[in-house]
Amino acid sequence: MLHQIPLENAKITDSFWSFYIKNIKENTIPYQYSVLNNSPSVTIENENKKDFFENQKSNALENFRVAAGMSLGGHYGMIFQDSDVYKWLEAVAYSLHINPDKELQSLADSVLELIAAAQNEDGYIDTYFQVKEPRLKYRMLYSGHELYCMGHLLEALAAYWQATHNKTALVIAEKVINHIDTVFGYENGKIQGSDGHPEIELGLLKIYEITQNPTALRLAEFFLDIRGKNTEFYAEEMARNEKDGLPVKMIKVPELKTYLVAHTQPKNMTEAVGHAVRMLYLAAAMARVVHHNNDSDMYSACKAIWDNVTNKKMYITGGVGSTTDGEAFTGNYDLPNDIMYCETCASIALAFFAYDMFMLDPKAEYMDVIERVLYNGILSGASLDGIHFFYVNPLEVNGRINDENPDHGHVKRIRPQWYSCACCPPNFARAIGSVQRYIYTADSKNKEVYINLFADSSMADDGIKIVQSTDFPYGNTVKLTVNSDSAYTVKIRVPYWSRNFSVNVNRNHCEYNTENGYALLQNVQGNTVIEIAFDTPVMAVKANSAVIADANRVTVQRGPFVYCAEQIDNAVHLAQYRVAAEDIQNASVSVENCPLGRIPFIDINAVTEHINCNGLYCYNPEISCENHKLRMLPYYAWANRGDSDMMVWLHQK
Ligand code: FUB
Ligand code: ZN
Repeated sequence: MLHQIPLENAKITDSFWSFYIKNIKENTIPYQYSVLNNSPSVTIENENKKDFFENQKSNALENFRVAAGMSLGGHYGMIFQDSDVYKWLEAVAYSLHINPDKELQSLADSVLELIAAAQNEDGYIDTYFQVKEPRLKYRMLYSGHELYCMGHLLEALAAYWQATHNKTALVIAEKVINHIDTVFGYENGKIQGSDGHPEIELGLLKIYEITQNPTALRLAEFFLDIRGKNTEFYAEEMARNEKDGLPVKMIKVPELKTYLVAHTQPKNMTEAVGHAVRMLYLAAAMARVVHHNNDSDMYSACKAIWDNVTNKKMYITGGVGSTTDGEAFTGNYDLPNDIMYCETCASIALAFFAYDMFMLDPKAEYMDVIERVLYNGILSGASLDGIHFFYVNPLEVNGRINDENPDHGHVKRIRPQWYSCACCPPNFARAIGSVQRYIYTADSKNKEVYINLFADSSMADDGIKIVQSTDFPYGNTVKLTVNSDSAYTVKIRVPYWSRNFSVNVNRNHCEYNTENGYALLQNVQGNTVIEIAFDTPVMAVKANSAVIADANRVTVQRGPFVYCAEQIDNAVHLAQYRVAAEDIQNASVSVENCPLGRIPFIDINAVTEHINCNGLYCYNPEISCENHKLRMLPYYAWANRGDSDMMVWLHQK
């Protein structure tokens, strides 16, 4: 059975990811705490210019104090504001797991105590309903997010317990689980429905994996079975509330059940639809439950969803969700670059889904996607200072259009300090703050170890230790110093972006077989040095011709980095550049130490096109071309130098 290497045994030492882990510990976590605690100096923006929420403060921690009776006042913020605190706590847990820190732990312990104090005796906890609308508890599963919040709480508690062994974490978790068990289930008198936003399933499974509490697994299975069983469940709930004249928030979308990803039971799902984060948290839980119950129908559904997302609905950056309307998936190959959604949380959810699929069947395709989202679509979610965040991650921005066309109201060019709907910033902290979980995986029974990602790092597991020395993502060689008590099979992911991948074992060239995208080195025992060399050519990438948005466009990838051009680096407007695939392949790379860090810029020979046209339309105009270099940088680093137009997919010559 494959297992993750515990965070304390998978250490990152490289400059790329270590920068983020340190940044999250030193900047993001304290900053986010100050925001959750109503830092007065933060400007909170709405996700979309069209939104009209008042947004003076987060109030997330104060909501708990009010629920605990420690403070007077009302609830403020989103109905799911509690989840911001839970995700922050989970991020802290990973940070503590990696770098113990007494001061940070005591702050987090105090937050845990606050959560415990706010929890009702019967285990219920949701400050919105406790403080503001007690009579509406579990009466609006379509939008109430109670179980979504409790799911995030359980995930945080599992991580916090693993990092600190603070017993309060498991006490709170057990109370939550027992409480949910009294309210939800197939038994008469219980609610036979699930939360409109999947998440509780993942939380229950993570607690189950630590405690083996069978109720947690049973409830996760129940929620994954009941969803979509009655496709009208949420519509009926809304109608009931309307009839009863309750002051509830309705969801007004044409296809409610699809938006909520409850159009059919999970085991019958065949494609990714609806709200992207809901879809992918659900998919991650579906894959995760299969580990425990081997449900073959569920697994088939997971594979179908995976295939649909990654082959038809995923941006090259690993972004997902093509429309702001419902923050949702749309049809196959519909991947507009400038009005897309690509919520940071959705890419994070895709990484979780990919990881759970990998753990069921360790194929490189899952790690390829994890690598894609990590280095691109998730990283772009935060600025390099660690305290500004994107909610949506565009592949193309034009300042004037953004400002003037309300259809682009959700697309920002400068990362805000915080959002009224702040799901993404703490999600970023927990996802990137635990990035080393992906580097290695082991199967100690079958004596196999997987090298999934390249990063200067080390791991230790039952009878095997590996030190990985590399300058990747800047360099092209990896040295693995392996020390194993018994014969291990070392499996090394052969990256899809490399044309040549050679392996030496103890200085001798080694022919290897590949299986599921991994190079297999068998009988690795004692002290062994494995040296890997690969190339990271500058590649011109084209999209399938069914992707209309990318017709006549080409982009650039080198190693795991997808590239973009920013106006600030280029003299002529980006839309005027024309590039040829051959010029991309021949482009030069210059690694520069600059205020953005160590950046491998790519300079491409291009031409700029000028149309001699004074009116709006010109008939048979003169078109002149000039030779110009086009400078590109890795997508993750964009929007760190002020307001600048940006383009991933370039116009082709
Ligand atoms: O509904 C909770 C979170 O808020 C979702 O996951 C995000 O997409 C945002 O809508
Ligand atoms: Zn989000």
